[in-house]
Amino acid sequence: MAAAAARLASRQSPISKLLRRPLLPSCISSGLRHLSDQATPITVETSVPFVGHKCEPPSREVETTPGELMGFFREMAMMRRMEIAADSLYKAKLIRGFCHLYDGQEAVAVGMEAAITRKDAIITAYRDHCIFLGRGGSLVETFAELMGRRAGCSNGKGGSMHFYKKDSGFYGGHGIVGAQVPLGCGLAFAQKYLKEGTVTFAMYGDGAANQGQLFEALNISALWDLPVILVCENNHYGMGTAEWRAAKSPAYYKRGDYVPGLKVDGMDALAVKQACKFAKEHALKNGPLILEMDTYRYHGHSMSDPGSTYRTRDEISGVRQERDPIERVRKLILSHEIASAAELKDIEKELRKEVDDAIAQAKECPMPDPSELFTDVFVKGCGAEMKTCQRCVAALGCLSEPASCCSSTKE
Ligand SMILES: Cc1ncc(C[n+]2csc(CCOP(=O)(O)OP(=O)(O)O)c2C)c(N)n1
Ligand SMILES: [Mg+2]
Repeated sequence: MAAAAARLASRQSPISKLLRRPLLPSCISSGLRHLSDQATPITVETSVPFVGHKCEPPSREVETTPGELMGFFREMAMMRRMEIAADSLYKAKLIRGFCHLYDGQEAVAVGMEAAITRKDAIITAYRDHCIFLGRGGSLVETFAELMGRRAGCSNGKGGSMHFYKKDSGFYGGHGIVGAQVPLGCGLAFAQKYLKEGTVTFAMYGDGAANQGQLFEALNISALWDLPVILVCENNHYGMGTAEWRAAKSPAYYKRGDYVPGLKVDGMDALAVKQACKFAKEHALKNGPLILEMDTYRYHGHSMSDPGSTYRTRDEISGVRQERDPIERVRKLILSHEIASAAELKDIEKELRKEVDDAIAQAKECPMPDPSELFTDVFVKGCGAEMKTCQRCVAALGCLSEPASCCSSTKE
């Protein structure tokens, strides 16, 4: 990295079709001379144009910096490595239960974060590990949660589908398809009511896009101009069902009818950043907007799905070759001579070690105490709590009896 920064300082970037440097870098014109060349603005055109529905799409020219591109590369490579490691841990039976991997879709997570702050809220479905990392979650918390350990982000009690990080505006992690969308609209209601000047990104898949609750929530959000952005991550499959078999109109950005929408290349982190910036400004002024992120998952739907029975291997390798989000950023970094291929490989090597170290640390963490089984179920002080008895806790401690005697609640 130091070598890359030194080379940056001594070289002019080549002029390519994709790059146009302003005459005066904004870090100088704004007097921020202490910023290194990592902050020198460069302009890159998005891979494909945005397509708008009932709105004028933003410009394809996206402003970025060498520092941002290196950050995108590092974060996406970390997410990719983490998901590959989760796959191995699952196969080794160290992760149990449901597990849905995000590799292929990383540009959505990092591009979105680049456009918003952690005061803005994000809520998503069960494909949530990388969204958690994007919100500042750590690798140890991730692996600990996946392996059901106390140090996990949900104290080891949520597992893969229920990651949370409320202190940086991440509201989960939801297993019921589509159910997070009305919850996200509720978060946006609170943001508007409290005059926070922040927005909520409510994420869902193309499969969820056909659900009734989505339209009900969108109707009331539009009626009340709530600052909510519905982000449809269209990876083109819901479990094993291709979008064309489930949706009469797979143009999800248009499905809000009276609600404006934007179709975005979700494999291009810079396009995602531009779209999310546009969406946030729009939502604060005018209410809801739908962003359809055209993306792709490389793994199967979940660990029980090999992912190759309803699509061809050629389709998967074609997307890897043509549209991979990490390779796209790698090419940009190389073409703008921000870092060399060897330096990028070194970063990937470092990340591999970071991931391995985090797994080793997570494996050392204890499991939650059986007495924790009934805590964190209801919000404290809202009049509802779980009733537990010692016999049941003891039985659950050795995992030999069902918890039927503890299933009642008291108001
Ligand atoms: C209400 C409900 N119905 C069905 C399921 C089973 N299910 C889990 S994921 C899924 C497919 C969802 O696909 P999509 O919304 O495209 O998200 P992706 O998995 O592609 O990220 C289904 C049907 C569920 N969890 N909840
Ligand atoms: Mg899908």
